[in-house]
Amino acid sequence: MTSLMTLVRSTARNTTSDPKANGVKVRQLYELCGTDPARVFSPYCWRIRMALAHKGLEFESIPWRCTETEHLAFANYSLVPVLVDGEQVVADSWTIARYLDQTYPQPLLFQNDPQAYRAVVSWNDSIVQAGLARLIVSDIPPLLGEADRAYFIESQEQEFGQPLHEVTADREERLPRFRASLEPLRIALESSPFLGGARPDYADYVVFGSFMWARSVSPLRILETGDPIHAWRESMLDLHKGMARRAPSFGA
Ligand SMILES: N[C@@H](CCC(=O)N[C@@H](CS)C(=O)NCC(=O)O)C(=O)O
Repeated sequence: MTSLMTLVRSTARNTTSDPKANGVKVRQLYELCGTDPARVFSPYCWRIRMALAHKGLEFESIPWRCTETEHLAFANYSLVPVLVDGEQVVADSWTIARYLDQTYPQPLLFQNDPQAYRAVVSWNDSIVQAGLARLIVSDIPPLLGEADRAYFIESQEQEFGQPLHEVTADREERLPRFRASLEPLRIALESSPFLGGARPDYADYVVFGSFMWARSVSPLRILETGDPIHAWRESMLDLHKGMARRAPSFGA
């Protein structure tokens, strides 16, 4: 709770005190993109896009590129997502999700104790998202402007310890092993249509965010059509009037 509140700050932004007077929607979500502002691809931002749609909350997407650190100075944070909700500034996807449930309780994102969702987040981040990164990371630089591309390549090559085209080399051959690593997801989906049960909840949005990342930046066909995870992802794409399906993607 303390950590949540430290990241929820009052904001004095360089707009007038009434955002409506500026013709700006009251709620703004800073999201990662490249040269195309509509192609938002951060898995963490997708968690929050879906979370806002889950609650029926409208927002304005504010495109942000990773070299634009000064644009997030008001939030005293260097990563996205950052949500500006009226006078509140909330950073970090987990903190934003907790904030949304506390501020707009129905329908809940966390149907059970939020702590129970930590396991889904860490499994997703270490297996799904890390596995996807090794399959698609080299598809991202062509989507970025010059400065962002240089920053991205340098930081990612440092992270992986090799050139990005080597990270994703032989990816088609490695796909079956990645698909096999998703078995816990398949087993969970045997007993209910969503990880949240009859309805999607934050667990679904976390895992789906990673698949949206891949779909937004890469033509690689991650899932086979007969896979129950493919069927779940199709349902997720249809949620909230097909918001995710309509987003720019390579459609894979
Ligand atoms: N723990 C943060 C992670 C956010 C994060 O890593 N965001 C990435 C986009 S996917 C970012 O802003 N990167 C900018 C950079 O690395 O400079 C969350 O859950 O929101």
